[in-house]
Amino acid sequence: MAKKLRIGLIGYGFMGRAHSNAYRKVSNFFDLEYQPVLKAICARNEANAIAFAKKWGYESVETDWRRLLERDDIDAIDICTPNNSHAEIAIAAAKAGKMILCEKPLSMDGPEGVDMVKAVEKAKVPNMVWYNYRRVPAVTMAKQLIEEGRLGQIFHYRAKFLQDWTISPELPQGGAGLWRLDAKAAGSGVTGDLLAHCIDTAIWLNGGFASVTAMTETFIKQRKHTLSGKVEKVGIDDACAFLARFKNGSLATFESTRYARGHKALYTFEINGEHASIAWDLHDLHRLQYFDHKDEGKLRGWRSIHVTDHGGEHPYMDKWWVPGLQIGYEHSFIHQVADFLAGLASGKPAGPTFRDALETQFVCDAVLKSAKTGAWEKIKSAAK
Ligand code: SOE
Repeated sequence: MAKKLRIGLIGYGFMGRAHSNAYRKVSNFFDLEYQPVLKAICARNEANAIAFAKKWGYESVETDWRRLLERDDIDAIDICTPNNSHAEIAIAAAKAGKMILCEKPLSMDGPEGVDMVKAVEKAKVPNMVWYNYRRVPAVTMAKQLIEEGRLGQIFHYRAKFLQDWTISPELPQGGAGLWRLDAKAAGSGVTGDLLAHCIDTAIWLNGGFASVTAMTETFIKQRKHTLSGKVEKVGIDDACAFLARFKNGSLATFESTRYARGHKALYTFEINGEHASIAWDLHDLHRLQYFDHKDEGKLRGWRSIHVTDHGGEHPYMDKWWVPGLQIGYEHSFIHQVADFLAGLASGKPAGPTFRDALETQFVCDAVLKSAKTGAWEKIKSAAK
C-alpha cells in the first residue's frame, strides 16, 4: 500500500489546475512509494474554492493559508499564488514543518529567495520549484545527450520565449490572471515569468552563468489597474533580451517578449557543441532536433527525433501509451510530481530545489540590473 502524501494547494488559477491534474494522474501511470491525496484547496474566495474542490476532488476547503499550515492532516503545501506571496507562505510553511512545492519563479528577487532557501534548509523540509519544462521528455533527453558527452565542448546556447498576448493597450494590469502585468505582484515582467524558464533549463543543461548584459523595454507605459480602477504606471518589462557568458566558456543569447505577434508560447533553445547540436521547440515539444558531425558525410544532416519510444530509450515514455503516440504540456507536471515523490522515497531530492531556483533568481536580478546600468553584471553564486 502506497504511503499517502496529503496535499494542501494554495491558489486555483492556471497553475492550480496544472498541478492538481498532475497529483490526480501520477499514481495511475507511475508505480511509486508515495501517492498524493488532494486534501485541501485554499483560496480567499470561498465559493470559487468550493467549486474548484468539487471539480478536482479536494476533500476540504480553507480560506486562510495560515489555517492550512496549522492542520496536522497536511504534509505538503503547494504554492500557486502570485509571486509576491511566495516568500511569506513558504517561510511560514517551512516553520510549520511542511514540505513545499512552489510555483516559479521562486521569489520576487534574489534577497527574498535567500530567505526562503534559509527557511527550508533550516527546517529540513523537502522543497521543489515548478520549472516544468525540464520534464518534457525531449528536453530531458537533451540533458542525457549532453551528459553522455555527445556535444563535446559547448560553444553556444540560444533561447527564446515569445508570446503576443499583451499587445492591446486596453488590457488592464492586476487581478486574476493579469497580476503578471503588475510589478507589485509579479516582481518583473517577461524576465521573471518567461526568461526564468529559459534560465532554469540553461543552468540545468549548460551549467552556471558567469555574467550578463541586458536590455528591456516597456512598450505600454500605463494601464488601468483592475483593483484600483485607476490608470497606473506599468512597472514590468514587456520585452527583454540579454547576452550571457557561461562558466564553461560558452556564449549565449536570450530573448523574451509578449509583443511577438503570432507567437503564443514559442519557447525554443539551440545548443551548438564541438561534435553535435541540439534544438528544441515547445510548439513541437515531443521532437528533438539533433545534428551529429560524426555521421557519415553523405547522410549528415539534422535529424528530427520523435521522442516517444519505449524500453528506457526515451525518458518517461515507457509510462505512457505505445511508441509513436505523443504526450503534451500537462505531462511535464506529472513527471515533476513523479520525480518529487521518487525523491522522497530515495532520499535524493528532485530538482530544482529552492537552492537551485535561487540561482535562476540571481540571473534574473543581474539581467534587470544590467538593463538599468547598461553594464555587464556578474552572477552571484547560489552555492552553499
Ligand atoms: C505566461 O503566459 C505563462 O503562463 C507563464 O506564467 C508560464 O510559466 C509559462 O509556462 C507559459 O506562459
